[in-house]
Amino acid sequence: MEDVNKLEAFQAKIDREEKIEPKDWMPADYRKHLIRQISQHAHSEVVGMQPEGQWISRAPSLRAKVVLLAKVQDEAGHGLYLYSAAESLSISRDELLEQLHTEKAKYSSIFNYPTLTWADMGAVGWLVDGAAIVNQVSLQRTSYGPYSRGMVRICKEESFHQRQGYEVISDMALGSPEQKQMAQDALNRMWWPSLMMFGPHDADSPNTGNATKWKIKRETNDELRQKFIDKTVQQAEVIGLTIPDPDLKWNEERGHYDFGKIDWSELKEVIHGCGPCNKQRLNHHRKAHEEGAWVREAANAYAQKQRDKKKVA
Ligand code: BYC
Repeated sequence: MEDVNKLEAFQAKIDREEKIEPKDWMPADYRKHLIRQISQHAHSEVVGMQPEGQWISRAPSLRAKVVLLAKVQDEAGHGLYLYSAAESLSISRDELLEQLHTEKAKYSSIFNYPTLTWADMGAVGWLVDGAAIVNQVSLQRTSYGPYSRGMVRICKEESFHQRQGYEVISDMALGSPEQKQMAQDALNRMWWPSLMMFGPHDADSPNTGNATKWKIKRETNDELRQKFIDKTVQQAEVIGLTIPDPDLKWNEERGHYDFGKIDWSELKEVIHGCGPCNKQRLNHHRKAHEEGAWVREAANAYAQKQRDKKKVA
């Protein structure tokens, strides 16, 4: 009986648009759902540093290098905010990383594709960060306080990332014919995987029901995907690139673009470890984690020293 009352009070709080905070009572499934989503989001930010990090040493100018370096550092920061938000749900960082390394936890499918040319740095910022912003702007209103506040800060930084990418892709698209071809090629390879970032169609999304009821998700996978398409088509037109979808067409009646069929078998394969770079990404993360053990030890020893000092004082 007590739990029924607690559950009703919990749902009523969500319905009043009040945030749920770490010390508030919450149903076990809400906690579990959030840990899954926030940790996968955190892993995506950190694994997402790899495809771009590879290009820092090959950036075509000092300015491009500095901007890309700053962007990749921002992604590490986003990972930290998100790991902290997940930890506020009573799970340790070690456990979260263990889940990533044993493939129990997922990360965004998009980071299992290679970045083959400098134009891909444009496509990642423009499309991948662009898709992430559409999702994350919506998540600013998520019901869990620490996640929502993390999103507000992340969105501010993410909009610069999108602009960085659009600047790179515009420069290439408006450059020599060879550069334009590189930009078009990057768009051709990244377009469909970017649409897959939003997850399966709503009818095939097992987590959307609870996520909507608990206002963890404020818009569905299909709604967000449509928003992203509607705003990106024009951006491609402005710089003379063609979206690789022959079925893409403005639908006056719907007030949205219609678009072609997404190859869901590809998303399934990538999610289940068989994308072009899955093994490379995870192995790199495991190795970096092992090699960074001494840094964590040193940081812990330093923190202990500070605590001991406080005790004495
Ligand atoms: N990739 O029921 P569904 C960034 C999984 S990083 C992999 O619809 P949900 C950036 C899904 O997890 C931005 N897995 O799930 C960083 C579920 O499996 P589990 C990353 C996917 O949670 C560096 C199953 O499929 N953003 O911005 O309701 C450089 C069924 O799906 C994917 C976030 O993480 C996928 N694409 O909706 C540049 C945003 N799609 O967990 C940029 C936060 C689906 O049941 N996350 N799955 O085993 C979300 O908004 C939601 O979790 C999703 C999926 C929309 C991704």
